[in-house]
Amino acid sequence: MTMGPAPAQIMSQGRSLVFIGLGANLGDLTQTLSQALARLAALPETRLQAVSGIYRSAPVEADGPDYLNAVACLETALAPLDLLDHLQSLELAHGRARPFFNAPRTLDLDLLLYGEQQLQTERLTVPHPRLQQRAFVLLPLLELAPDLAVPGLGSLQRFLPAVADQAIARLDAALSTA
Ligand code: PH2
Ligand code: MG
Ligand code: MG
Repeated sequence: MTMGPAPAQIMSQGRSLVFIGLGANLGDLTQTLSQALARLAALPETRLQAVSGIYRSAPVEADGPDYLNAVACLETALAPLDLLDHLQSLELAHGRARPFFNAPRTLDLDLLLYGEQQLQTERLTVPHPRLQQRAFVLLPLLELAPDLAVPGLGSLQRFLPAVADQAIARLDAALSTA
């Protein structure tokens, strides 16, 4: 008799590890990010693997109140553009409006990395083109995956000195899906 694959292997077949950047600077920021995390965890064919701490920083290349940011790691069988559809629906469900470029937002969900894939389409570029330039992405990402290497960029650690001048604070609070 031949044994089938163990359940854990079945779960990982056809699935990719993806990293999502969460951000908000309008409304109840912690509550919004926690709700968004719960909704990410509940996406079809998707499992929440990990979430970073919460980081506070002033808007970069934008105006308005301070942002809270975090990064979540998901394992998903959703294709990149299907996942993007879900992220944009969640943003809309949280009242996201786009009155002008980089306007303050109730919820921003950015697809930072989709496995090892490099995609450049009208709707989606992964890896996210500016992820290594922003402390509010780089710090939470490296917290989840300190040895992460990104297609086209290599080791992410080496970009830390370049963002060292960006003021950012890691909060004591943590996000939960409860
Ligand atoms: N997002 C932006 C523009 N600027 N600044 C911070 N600190 N955090 C963000 O998430 C952010 C930003 C556009 O998406
Ligand atoms: Mg966005
Ligand atoms: Mg963004």
